[in-house]
Amino acid sequence: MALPPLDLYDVRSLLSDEERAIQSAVADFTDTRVLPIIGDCFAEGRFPRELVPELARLGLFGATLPEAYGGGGLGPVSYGLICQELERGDSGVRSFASVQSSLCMYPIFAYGSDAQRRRWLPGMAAGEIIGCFGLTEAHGGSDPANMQTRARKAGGDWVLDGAKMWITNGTLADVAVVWAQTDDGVQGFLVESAMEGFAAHDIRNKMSLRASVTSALYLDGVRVPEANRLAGVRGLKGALGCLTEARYGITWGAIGAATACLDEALGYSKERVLFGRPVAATQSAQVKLADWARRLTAAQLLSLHLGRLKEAGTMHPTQVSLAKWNNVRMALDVARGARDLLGGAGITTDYCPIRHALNLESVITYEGTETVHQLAVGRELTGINAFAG
Ligand code: TGC
Ligand code: FAD
Repeated sequence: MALPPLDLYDVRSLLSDEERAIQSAVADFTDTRVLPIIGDCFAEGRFPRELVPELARLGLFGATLPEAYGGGGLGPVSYGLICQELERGDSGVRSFASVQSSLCMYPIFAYGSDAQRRRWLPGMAAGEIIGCFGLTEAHGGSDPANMQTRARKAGGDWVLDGAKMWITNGTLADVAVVWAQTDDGVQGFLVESAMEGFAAHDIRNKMSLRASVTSALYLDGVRVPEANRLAGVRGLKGALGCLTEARYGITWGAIGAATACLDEALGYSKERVLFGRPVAATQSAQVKLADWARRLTAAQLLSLHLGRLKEAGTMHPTQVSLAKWNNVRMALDVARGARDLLGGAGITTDYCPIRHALNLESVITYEGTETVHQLAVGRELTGINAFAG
């Protein structure tokens, strides 16, 4: 019997019934709601905001959080499969869900008070409150410890001054999780977009993640009440802990993007007849397709095992770094190669590879660049910190 070309090791058989059901439901959403519009959204530079209530109805925001806060109580593999199927549609749609879930709902749940959880999480799960995550600053995102944004105590409140750059969902957000330097180290604050002194502007002329909103945030003497401080964590580890959650999801998302490109390349090369035979019948095309399937299969197994480690509570951030590096590099190479195999047709958004390839240029940069993750693995192997000045 022929093997399924996009799942050569039958990884789906290693999933629980619940995980398979979730994957199928999100796959159906991507097929029916995302794919018919996403090429146009990308071309127009438009985030498909109309999908947000539907994503919420499917339970895709905060899916791993307890039901008491509007979450779905799902496990990490289910969350990974959600990211995979959304990014099979577009990295921008997955980004929206990652930021909402891993970078905003997660820190409120993990570091916030019960009052903060109750105030924010149910509305965020329902898609009625949109969040963004402000860590990066214009002078160097790889080195967040060199943060210039400051929060100083003023009576019972805090006053924030500074700016954040490259912030997904920035102008859509009702609340921004902003990380700022204080006299007691880096702390997180829930800055509401209506607060005086807060402003957000979109970054224009992006050639990547065009179906996603990316913004700059400005904080000019924004007075934030103590009730909006995330008191459960202090130091950069709070922000880095959120990144571990989001990076874990991205390892799965990259599999979705690569799957879409391999699927497109297989279909096209079997139909395209050149020199009297399908392109797929040539040895060079088969070597490329086989190589992409090999790397995709390895990525699928890597993320699934990472998910099982996360489920067991033993996942280490360096393991996430290795998988983010491996899987996003794999997806970018597959997308670029598939674009080439489609010839001229490959440069239009009628086919998905160029859109995924362009998106993946962001995915390989955000949440820690490829180099940052390589150096994190190098540090683990050698015990020598190459980030130290
Ligand atoms: P270091 O100063 O040594 O450590 C600080 C504390 O943090 C702990 N820690 C982590 N905790 C959880 N997860 C991680 N990945 C962690 N990495 C470090 C560490 O144990 C320490 O704790 P403690 O208790 O000793 O204080 O920091 P470092 O040397 O480990 O970090 C250096 C480096 C370069 C790895 C880090 O700064 C880094 O990851 N830089 C990249 C920054 C980045 O990824 N920014 C992403 C911004 S958000 C984004 O891109 C969103 S895109 C979203 C989308 O659209 O999908
Ligand atoms: P830099 O840090 O300036 O890096 C420049 C180059 O130097 C890179 O090639 C890097 O790999 C390399 N480099 C870095 N360190 C070393 C080293 N030690 N040795 C050798 N080379 C090194 N941030 C948020 O906080 N929230 C968001 O929601 C968010 N969304 C984003 C959405 C998009 C579309 C993009 C593009 C970015 C987003 N980011 C977000 C920011 C992202 O995390 C940063 O772009 C990323 O961390 C890299 O920072 P930088 O762009 O300043 O590059």
